[in-house]
Amino acid sequence: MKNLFKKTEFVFGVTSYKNLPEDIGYEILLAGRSNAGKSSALNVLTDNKKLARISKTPGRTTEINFFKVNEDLKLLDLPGYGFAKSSKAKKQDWGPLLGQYFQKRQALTAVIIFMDIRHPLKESDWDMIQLCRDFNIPFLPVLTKSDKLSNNKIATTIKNVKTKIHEVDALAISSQNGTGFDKFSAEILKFIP
Ligand SMILES: Nc1nc2c(ncn2[C@@H]2O[C@H](COP(=O)(O)OP(=O)(O)OP(=O)(O)O)[C@@H](O)[C@H]2O)c(=O)[nH]1
Ligand SMILES: [Mg+2]
Repeated sequence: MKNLFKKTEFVFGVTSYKNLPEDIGYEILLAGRSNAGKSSALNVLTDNKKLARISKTPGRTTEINFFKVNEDLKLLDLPGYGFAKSSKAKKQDWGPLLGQYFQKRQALTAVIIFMDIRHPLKESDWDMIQLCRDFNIPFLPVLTKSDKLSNNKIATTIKNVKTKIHEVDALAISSQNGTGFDKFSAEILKFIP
């Protein structure tokens, strides 16, 4: 399959709502707790190891980074939310920006919720799910680092997550060995009308 994400390029990072670019096209958020593997997944998806910075220290990223896939589609790499654990200052920085973004942004099309497959559905993940539900934004739970578990365990975890979330699909990926990325890219493209 041709990699439609291959030409993805970094556009810029934004720290406040007023600096967001023009509200056009489709924006898909890459959300998840700090260290969940968002940036790593973006790099594998686009087949570009140098695209997004992978943090050795969790929670380094503090801005919304815009990545342009093509004229219509942008992927937004978010700072890890981990509301409960992040410092107060960070919570204040990020909270209003995210809230405003959900309230106002026409381009907001879907949210990918990345979760470490060993620790899915933490409180902050539920906060994000609730935010999506409140604003009627479709979301896709993606369980990362599947290389850390046996196939059996992967299957049970996916099933558990689906049961707890109801109705929504979930999938597992490994940025380390590339597992699950064909399905992942197909699911992303399904969000685009
Ligand atoms: N084993 C394994 N490790 C992974 C995988 N994906 C990411 N990691 C590791 O997890 C750590 C965090 O990865 P990032 O991609 O920076 O995570 P992030 O969600 O972007 O983190 P923040 O930007 O801090 O929110 C890094 O040390 C990665 O090498 C994976 O599929 N398998
Ligand atoms: Mg990151």
